[in-house]
Amino acid sequence: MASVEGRGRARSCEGKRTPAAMASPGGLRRLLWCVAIVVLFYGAEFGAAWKEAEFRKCHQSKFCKDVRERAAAWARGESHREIEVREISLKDGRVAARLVPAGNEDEALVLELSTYRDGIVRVKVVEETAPRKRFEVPQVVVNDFEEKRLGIGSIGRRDGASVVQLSGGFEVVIQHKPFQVQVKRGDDLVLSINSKNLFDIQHLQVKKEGDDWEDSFRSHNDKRPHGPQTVSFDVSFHGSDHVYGIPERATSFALKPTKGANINSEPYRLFNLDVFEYLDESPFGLYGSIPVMVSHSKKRTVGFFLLNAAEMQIDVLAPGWEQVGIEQVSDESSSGKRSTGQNEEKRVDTHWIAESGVFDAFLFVGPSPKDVVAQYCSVTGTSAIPQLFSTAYHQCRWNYKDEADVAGVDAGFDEHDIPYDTIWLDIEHTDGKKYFTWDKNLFPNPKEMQNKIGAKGRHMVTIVDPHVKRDDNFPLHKEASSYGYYVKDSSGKDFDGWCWPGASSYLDMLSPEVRSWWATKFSYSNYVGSTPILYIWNDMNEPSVFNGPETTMPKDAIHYGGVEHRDLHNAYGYYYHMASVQGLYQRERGTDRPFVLSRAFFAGTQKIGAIWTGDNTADWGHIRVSVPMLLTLGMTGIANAGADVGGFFGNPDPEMLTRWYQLGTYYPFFRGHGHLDTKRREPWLFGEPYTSLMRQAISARYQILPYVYTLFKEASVTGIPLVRPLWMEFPEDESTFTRDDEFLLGPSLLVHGVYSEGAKSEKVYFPGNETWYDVKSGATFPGGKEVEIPVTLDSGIPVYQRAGSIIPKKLRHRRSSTQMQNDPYTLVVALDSKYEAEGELYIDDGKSYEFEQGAFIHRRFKFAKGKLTSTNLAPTKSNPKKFTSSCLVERIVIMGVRARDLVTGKHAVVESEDRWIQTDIGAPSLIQGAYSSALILRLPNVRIADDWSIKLG
Ligand code: NBV
Repeated sequence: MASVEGRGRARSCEGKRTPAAMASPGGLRRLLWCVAIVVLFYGAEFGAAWKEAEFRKCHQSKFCKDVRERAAAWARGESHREIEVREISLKDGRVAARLVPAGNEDEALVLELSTYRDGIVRVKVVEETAPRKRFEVPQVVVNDFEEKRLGIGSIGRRDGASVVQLSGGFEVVIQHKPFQVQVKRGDDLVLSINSKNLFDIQHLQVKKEGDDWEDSFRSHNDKRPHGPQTVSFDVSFHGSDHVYGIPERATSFALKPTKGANINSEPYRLFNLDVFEYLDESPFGLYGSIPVMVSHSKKRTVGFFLLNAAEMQIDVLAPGWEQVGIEQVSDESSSGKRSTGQNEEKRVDTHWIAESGVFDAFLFVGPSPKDVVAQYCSVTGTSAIPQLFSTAYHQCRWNYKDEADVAGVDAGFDEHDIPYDTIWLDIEHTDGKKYFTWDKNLFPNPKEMQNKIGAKGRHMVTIVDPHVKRDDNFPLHKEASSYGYYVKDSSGKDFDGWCWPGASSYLDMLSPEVRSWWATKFSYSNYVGSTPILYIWNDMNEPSVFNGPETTMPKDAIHYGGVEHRDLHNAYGYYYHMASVQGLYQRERGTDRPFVLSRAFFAGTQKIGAIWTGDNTADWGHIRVSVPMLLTLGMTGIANAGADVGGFFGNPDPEMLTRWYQLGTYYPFFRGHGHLDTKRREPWLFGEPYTSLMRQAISARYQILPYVYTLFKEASVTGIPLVRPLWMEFPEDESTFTRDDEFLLGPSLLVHGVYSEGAKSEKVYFPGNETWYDVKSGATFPGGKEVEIPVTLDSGIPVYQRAGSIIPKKLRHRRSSTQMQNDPYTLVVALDSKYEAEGELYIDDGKSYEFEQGAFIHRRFKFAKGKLTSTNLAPTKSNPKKFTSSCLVERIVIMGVRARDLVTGKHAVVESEDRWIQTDIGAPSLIQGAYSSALILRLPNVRIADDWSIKLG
């Protein structure tokens, strides 16, 4: 198997495949050499499995091994170290306390506890005195967060503890001896920190003679110049059996315990890495990190966020965990059973170990799942509202070879009558992997190429990676190095790593100055050949360094302000993404919403842009795991995410690809993508019935765009994600708590993928007490039951509309979303047992920020007492900007109508106009399948922007 270094060397040859390199004799020699290496390493590697040994296990990192062992010893009662609250008072409306560990005054800590509107508590703990300041992650907490702070008026005392009242009947109790923070509601304990006495901040030290702080892994040596500095502690979620969150990993949504009697697996790791060929069922941490954990029970949801960007390892503990040694870690993930004895309190204990940084924790008291996400997003920001085009289908491949290839693919979509909005160019479009440049042979006329795409209302995305080619003829590199904008290695020189272009350096994105400079690179004058339809893709921003430890940057590299890479590693990609977004924003002087897709992410990424789940594989397990991965991202604020449809590595067979498209229809971000070495897989290459089925799946996405866009709007206001666990809408339905083979898209669509070859049926669970309507047949299924649903490839995947909902759609088949702008709407009403339904629609120009000044339409549809009414939800105050639409409603489909109303030829009346409209029964030709029992109101022709009501006759 090739090593990471081998991989890097092999792939860097890609960068030399330039016309110039090929023309010169030296170039030719190099090319042949490269081909040999590529075949040797890269070829052998493709098809090889994930290289586990290249990544550190907990016991291979000093910090993790030490803390994990020490915690178990403390829990067994060996050399126990108790922290005591010595002083506690109110300072500027915050609780200030002095914590003393084990009577050691020299290592005293200070705690600051503040409360915020909407059920948020922030607890910070740092050393009272220390030889240096710990790193606090900037730019994650929203600017106006402090405005939400509620001054604490008084500290109460109860049974020797200090008590702070919160709203909603919650209170924070600070126990003094031993120190513990509890969130309670009445007598119910909701969440606690340090109930296991594992809270420990390793006091910063000055290196003494003989201290051995270095830490080696494979051929890499980490100098660890600041020594041990971990922040570790326990958090317990009470009254609950399940925890979720801490992306990114390809595993179940409900997190299984990592330590307990008979359970001994690796802790969940948060460390952004470029993990080659990741497995579909592994708790291993991938490209992004969000240190947020949520627990849910019938009674409540509660959340915890640690604002810290250092490597983190988190154990989910089950009873008996303290007896487990750490060396004999099993590869198998545990059974997932958290064996609580009958009389034991329900709780989930977790142990968090951050390598460095501060203890800066946010507690979210819920009590509902939506409250928790909204509380978290009120700290780190809600989702950026995307441009409408970016919510439609994207066609990507590594690589569309040249301009003719791009034109051919674009024409292929038209010829086969398949809509798409955006075509993507991967790294091969550049001149030698120098981003912001074009390979002049392959892409001689980039502007013309984009203009042709743009003329059809379509868009293009090009890749811009963070490694900068160290080439003195590359102006970007010359500037960056002369300004000192690169991250430095531990000796103070520009960090020189190995990536696609060969020798590369990495911009220091922690520095606001570097970010501003980077942003200017996206202007039309700097990015020559770019046009207004061009948007950006940031890959490899973990950052990926082929010859670095674990394929990333060494932790002892140095950033702006002398900050070690160790302290901010997990946020590096976030700052890079942020600067690129800023670039597109500035390019259009703030009139156009940027679209930048990123692979790495951190807490707060949602306010910047979309992410995808990286290099998955064309295999059924990867289709399946995309669902828990997106659910987890949604619960931790990232509403705009998707997985590569088709699988990045390998060749999906036509059935698998079709099934993936059928599921991808409902991903928030919907893009087909594949590796350079895979067979071409544009949807028309597989013949019938596959082409038609993929067309149907993509069209189905276009049909629901009005609903999807409305959901994105909701996410931008509240943070509530598009992809929701069933329990987010049905919090009391216990059978949904571990369910991750299906999800809700918004409140109203239940989606269940098909995850196996030749599947004949799927077991679909219908949550709640209400009915669900099959979106194709209108067939109904009662809530609260699992039903085995027959499936064929033709039938698509099982998708249902919730009784009581109204979904706005556009059913006319077009080439792209831009061309649907003036199309009429269809409203699909699904009646509940009360014969009622409601829904919303949000519309704006899909592009600018004028909605911020009131330029949008927001409607509420309500069906009750045999009447469908549309009312305005937008504020009516005079707005500086207006948006209107002359779009009509061309059809209303009502499912669940009583037999007496289900009569062909009956009429309905538009009340305000006293106008009769025709009704009918059955299927509108544009909806796939047949609503055999739906009542159709034909051509009601009311304006979508107006108030109106239509009564059934
Ligand atoms: O830029 C090439 C690929 C890209 O297509 C993919 O989507 C990224 O996740 N990139 C990774 C680098 C190469 C991976 C083997």
